[in-house]
Amino acid sequence: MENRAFIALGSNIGNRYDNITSAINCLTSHSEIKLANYSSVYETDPVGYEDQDLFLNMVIEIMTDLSALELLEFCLKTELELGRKRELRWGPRTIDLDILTFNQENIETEKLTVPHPRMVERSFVMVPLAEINPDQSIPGVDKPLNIVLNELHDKEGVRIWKRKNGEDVFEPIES
Ligand code: X6L
Ligand code: MG
Ligand code: MG
Repeated sequence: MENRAFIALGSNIGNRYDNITSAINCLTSHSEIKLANYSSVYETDPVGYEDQDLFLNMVIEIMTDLSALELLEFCLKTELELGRKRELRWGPRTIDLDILTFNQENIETEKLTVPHPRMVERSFVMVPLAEINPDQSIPGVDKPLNIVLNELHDKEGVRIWKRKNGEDVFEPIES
């Protein structure tokens, strides 16, 4: 597998944990996607549009032979399979899959911008990302992740919900 990508997952409709684990299983059922690492699951206050239910958010790291655009298409397909409907902008969603980074590439096309343009402002992305990759440098961001994270002010809106390697061992893959 050639390419390393980080993907943010979020859900605030229905069984949020089922939605997230189903999305991971769907992504990793692709022969050209391998799960390399995953964060704890966090419960997070909604941002952008605040009058909606709490989210579960997490980040996964994958290795893939897909191109960034092929990966995007497969993420969108997975969202649709899990019943994502796009109604309100920033509104509630069954599952949201956002490509955060793809190798160290800067990609700007009509369909896809990578790194995700607003990822470093969002504690619900940066807390789980820093958990699994604290030393990552993000193209276009001149500080390491741990510094970016330290400078965010709404981290209290991101609370651990299911700890990776906790007593209750989190296993995102169905056996
Ligand atoms: C001012 C204006 C400040 C807009 C923030 C932030 C807009 C985030 C959209 C913003 C602004 C977003 C999730 C979420 C959304 C999620 C949590 C978005 C898009 N997705 N809140 N809000 N988790 N906690 O996955 O991220 S909508
Ligand atoms: Mg999103
Ligand atoms: Mg999205």
